[in-house]
Amino acid sequence: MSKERIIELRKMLDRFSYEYYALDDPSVTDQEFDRYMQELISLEAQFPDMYDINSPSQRVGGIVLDSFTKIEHKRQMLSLANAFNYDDLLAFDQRVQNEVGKVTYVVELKIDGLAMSVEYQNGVFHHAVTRGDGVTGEDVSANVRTIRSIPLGISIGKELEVRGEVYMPKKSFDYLNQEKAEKNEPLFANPRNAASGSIRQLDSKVAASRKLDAFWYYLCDGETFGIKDHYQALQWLKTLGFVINPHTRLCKDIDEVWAFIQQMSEHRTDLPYEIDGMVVKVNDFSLQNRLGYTAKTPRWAIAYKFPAAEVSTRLTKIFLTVGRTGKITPNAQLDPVRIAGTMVAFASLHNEDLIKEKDIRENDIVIVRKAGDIIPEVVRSVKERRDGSQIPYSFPKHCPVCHSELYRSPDEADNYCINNDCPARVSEAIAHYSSRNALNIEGLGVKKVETLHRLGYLKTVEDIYRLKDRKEELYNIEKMGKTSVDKLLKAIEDSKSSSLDKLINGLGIKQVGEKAAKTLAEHFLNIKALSKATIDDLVTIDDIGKITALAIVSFFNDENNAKLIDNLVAHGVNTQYNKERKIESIFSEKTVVITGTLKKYSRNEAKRLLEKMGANVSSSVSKQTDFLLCGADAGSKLTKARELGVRVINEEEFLDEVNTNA
Ligand code: 3B8
Repeated sequence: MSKERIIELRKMLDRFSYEYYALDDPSVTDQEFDRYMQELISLEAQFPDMYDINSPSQRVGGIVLDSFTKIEHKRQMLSLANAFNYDDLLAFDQRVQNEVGKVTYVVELKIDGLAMSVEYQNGVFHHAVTRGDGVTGEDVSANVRTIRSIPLGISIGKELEVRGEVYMPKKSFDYLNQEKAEKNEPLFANPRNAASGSIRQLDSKVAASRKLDAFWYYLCDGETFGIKDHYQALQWLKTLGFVINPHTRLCKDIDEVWAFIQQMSEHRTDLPYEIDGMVVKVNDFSLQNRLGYTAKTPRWAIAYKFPAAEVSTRLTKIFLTVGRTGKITPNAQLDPVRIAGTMVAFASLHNEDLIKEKDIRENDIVIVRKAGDIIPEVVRSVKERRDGSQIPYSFPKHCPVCHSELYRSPDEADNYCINNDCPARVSEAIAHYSSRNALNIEGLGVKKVETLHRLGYLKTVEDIYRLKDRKEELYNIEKMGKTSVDKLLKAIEDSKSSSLDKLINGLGIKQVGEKAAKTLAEHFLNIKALSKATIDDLVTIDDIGKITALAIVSFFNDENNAKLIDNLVAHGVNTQYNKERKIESIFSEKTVVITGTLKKYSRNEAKRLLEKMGANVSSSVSKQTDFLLCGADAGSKLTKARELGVRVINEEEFLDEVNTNA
């Protein structure tokens, strides 16, 4: 009977959504899901008396309101008190301990969205209400119902209220703004505003198109369900089909809390949604009740807010550094400030034109930002805060180290020191030769090279291999000592058996980085062959363009470089390519894509391990992909992989392979 089929299809589709969103473990493909959905929609059209607002077919929206109804919260909807640093957290912990003694905390991400309360009656979604002023909010049920991960039916008949955060994933936000830009409409400033704007849409079809999602973090009156603590409540909510944020941890004291906060703040930008801090909650319900509430906030929880990623500070000085190619980089010296968790005292100013364009001057107050939360950069100067002592910056005409005149080609933004003997350039070049991705001589970093250069031991790269003849003298250099000199000399000896790709990289040929060096080594196999290559030979190689080819040929045509290579050979430096022995594994010759956050490895580490096991690591999922290595909080790549039937492996399976092979 068709009516029975409608009921059956609704149950099936609800279960598929639960498997997909709550368990992250779908049992059907998206195509199958869509097919069942189509069947349901057409049956519901034939039997209008079977209409049910909570049918999975209603997720697409359709309700259009004139305005939102106000609803009074059954239980007041409070917000959280804030902490801005470790000391604030310590004070919170002290207060808690003074009142109730030692406690266990639950620490969660603070999702940057908008707070939502959802009520279920007789096992069905009843309504969703915004926080409003905490006493009354607005009924936004029609819009919240379109969020696919929210269960419309649960297996609990008793009235139940959960609270959480509705948010817009970064991907949805980017997509939405791109769409708006194409239509010349004003953009949303951030995902939170976009989520809030979407939830306030009167037409639920629009809200449905915005791809919102939600995490649930609070069960009202948990004790009445026989639950004893917050952590247990979260696990229970999960079994009912609510999405709980996976980065939730039990901590036995405030130091563990702090360590977890530090850890998550590092991974913050990798998350597929925005967070603005972490929330610390006393776990035990009975202790929560003893701690109670102030007028506005619970006394058993606190929100730790991440430091702003943009801050203002004084730029005290602009100074130049010289790279190994002679490229001059202007840098800003700053009054040290804390940005996104670390102290920053310097920032790059990139080049002469940027300083001019932004009119950045010494003694300006500037806005500094950590790009991708890593490299600090000066965003702009705050002109309103000038006091008359700031004069326009004029870019120096001479190298800060060797004082020779700087050169700037008309079509480049960078200035160069073109003195090949400039001590800064020589030191940088030698340090580059010994760096990790080149000859990997441990103990020969820039500082040590500068010292040895200044004392006359290192004038060129090949002098590295002459250091062993002056061992006794080196022993007497301040801050070096016998042990470190012996270690350094051993590292230098070891570097002689390095491979051609590392050597090519170490030579510092313009345009030739780590990747091109490897390509060239694989192609030519020894330095002689490479040094004889013509431009025509070189441009036939994949990934080697004309400019790079020209740079390579002119490098080997330079007499000094030719001599350097002869001397390196004479010192016994290997100039052959040692083909890496690839390990046989399930990844051999396979194309692998990495997504989500891995617990044990950074993306780069995982990539290196995969390559070691013979994989080709690529950045996007396609029909060519053999495996998707999937960490926590995977987004669209996982969806795509599933659509294409790409084999998905989790971190545990990956670790198994690493342990047996790498
Ligand atoms: C009590 C507990 C407010 C909140 C809470 O991710 C209360 O727990 C609250 F009165 O606002 N944005 C979270 C988040 C927010 C809150 C919370 N937990 N994870 C959030």
